[in-house]
Amino acid sequence: MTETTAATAATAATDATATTAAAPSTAAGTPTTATTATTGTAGPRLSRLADEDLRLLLTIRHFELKLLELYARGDLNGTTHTCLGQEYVPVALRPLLGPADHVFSNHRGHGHYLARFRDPHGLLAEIMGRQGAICGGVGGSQHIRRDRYLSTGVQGESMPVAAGVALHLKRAEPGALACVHIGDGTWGEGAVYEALNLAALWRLPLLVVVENNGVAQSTPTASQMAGTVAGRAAAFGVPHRLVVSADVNEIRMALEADVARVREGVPLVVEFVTHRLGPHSKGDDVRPAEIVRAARESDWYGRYAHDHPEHFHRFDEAVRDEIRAVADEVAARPPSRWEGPCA
Ligand SMILES: Cc1ncc(C[n+]2csc(CCOP(=O)(O)OP(=O)(O)O)c2C)c(N)n1
Ligand SMILES: [Mg+2]
Repeated sequence: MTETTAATAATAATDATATTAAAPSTAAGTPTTATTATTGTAGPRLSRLADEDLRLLLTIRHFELKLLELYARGDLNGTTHTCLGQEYVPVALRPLLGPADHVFSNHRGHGHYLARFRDPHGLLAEIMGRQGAICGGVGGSQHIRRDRYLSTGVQGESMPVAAGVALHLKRAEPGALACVHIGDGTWGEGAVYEALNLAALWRLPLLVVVENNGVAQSTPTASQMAGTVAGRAAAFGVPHRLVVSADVNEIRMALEADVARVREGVPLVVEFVTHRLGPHSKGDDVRPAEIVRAARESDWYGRYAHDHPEHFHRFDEAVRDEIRAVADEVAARPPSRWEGPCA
């Protein structure tokens, strides 16, 4: 896949007309263990990050790896979907969103939550059902509510809810927006189009963030999507931006003006061409080895370690230790109790 920068893509893309980079197409193949191996160094040089951005990226990475480890050891039950490989999306968006904005997340939402609240203790307690859980331990990995943050594991459900909240914000709190994260596979849900229709018609401050990782569970996007995300946004007259870069600084610069326009009532679809580094949930990666290898080679983690070794190593081990300590401390807590609605 040709790597283009976010800046280039944003410049090249006119409202409602952008090209979607070819998503990797897959067929069922051999199970792989992508997350245990070192990631590679393909892709253009990444710019140097602010310390807080690097820390946040690493926090999300090591949190997700710890979850898979806990499941593998039998210390966690149920299911979870990690955002391994996609951590840079919420980290890049973080300073573009303010406290008055609403964030709607999906089944792959740990990174969205951690970028918003930097609260690995509360999130892990929620997932493990321990005291201090954000929602008393009844929401688990996928169903979390805190302040202006709401996640759901029901694909597409958040789109009409986010459109409704955007309508409220437009009337009651002009300047605020609703940001909703969805995957490429979720464009198979009709609710997405009902929400886009109203967002365009009523000029809602709705920011739709598409994390196009080329696959929905085990179905390659190329096998289930006719046309493109860009074409579908264009059908409603909704502007579309394509982001192929994984460079946090570059992405922010490219999207800043677009997000400002959303606040004025110009809805926007931002499509990140990204890679799912790990399994869909746990141990269920049936993608062919070459697809997983491509994801690993383009992974920001290995690339940043290669491009900025001193900076990377100053934080990587320390953050891994922090997350290990979080897990040990949270696991030792008593079970959580439901004490009424969450925050
Ligand atoms: C309405 C609904 N149908 C099916 C599922 C089961 N399911 C969970 S995630 C997923 C695939 C989602 O694919 P995509 O939107 O591309 O997000 P990704 O998992 O790749 O991040 C499916 C089918 C669901 N959660 N909700
Ligand atoms: Mg997907």
